[in-house]
Amino acid sequence: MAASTDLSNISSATSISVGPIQSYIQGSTWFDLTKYKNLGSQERVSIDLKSSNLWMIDSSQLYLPYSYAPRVAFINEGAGYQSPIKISATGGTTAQATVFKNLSGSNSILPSADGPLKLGDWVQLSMIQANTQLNFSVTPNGVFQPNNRPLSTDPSLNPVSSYNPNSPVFWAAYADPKATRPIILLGYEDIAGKGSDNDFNDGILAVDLGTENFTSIFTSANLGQNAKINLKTAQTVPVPFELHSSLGLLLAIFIVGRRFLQRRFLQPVQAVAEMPSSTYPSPKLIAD
Ligand SMILES: [Ca+2]
Ligand SMILES: [Ca+2]
Repeated sequence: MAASTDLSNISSATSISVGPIQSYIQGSTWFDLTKYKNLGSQERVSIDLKSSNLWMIDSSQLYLPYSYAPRVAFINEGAGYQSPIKISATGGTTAQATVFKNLSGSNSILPSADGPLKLGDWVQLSMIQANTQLNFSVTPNGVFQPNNRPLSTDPSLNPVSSYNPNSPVFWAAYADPKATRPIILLGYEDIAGKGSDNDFNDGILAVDLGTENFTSIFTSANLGQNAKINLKTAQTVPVPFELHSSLGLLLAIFIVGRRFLQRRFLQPVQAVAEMPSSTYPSPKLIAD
């Protein structure tokens, strides 16, 4: 069987694999970097969510009702720290993994000459089983000080600090339901104590959790379009009907399309199974 870097079909409930770093290609990668890279230069409270078609969501509510192999991208970074980003999963899949060893870019808004990443670099994660709660964490300057206390999207793990009125929330999350492939953006504040400036742009990630999971999260964790809300006390609000129905339509097209593809390709897949291995078609990498 041909070796493949496509981890999306590996299915385990007790591990998460992270594929190699892939470069961003404008127009073919699964998100539009040009739309989001300025998030790194703006403080959270001054983002114009309405004109960007973004909605704040509760960063602690990354719950996946459906199995999916997520993708995570580096959007920007405005921090002197060099920090690892980790993911933890609890439920259908229970496991942890390092997503990026060092979320520092050589061309980010605050570039690090030795930063290993370029804007838009992304990784493919292995399949996460249905009914899993995901959390991301940053270990501030953990490349040099690995024992620093991580700051998680799960606020119950974080300190409360008088320097951050949003604490114990250190991650902001934004939904982009109008993107061709709806995604969630995450931004963190990497200083818990003195020195915290609460800009929540010290690292910005984009996360693809699949259209079904996105819709579930967006409709249950929407915090509206006022960027100035306090993230600790923010209340969820209903998604407006127009947006809800257009998402429903998107989801319906997605599900019908997937059923069509499954039927369409059922026969060829069986045929492939009977071919000698030397004539296998190359595995299609998820490289978009
Ligand atoms: Ca900051
Ligand atoms: Ca910053």
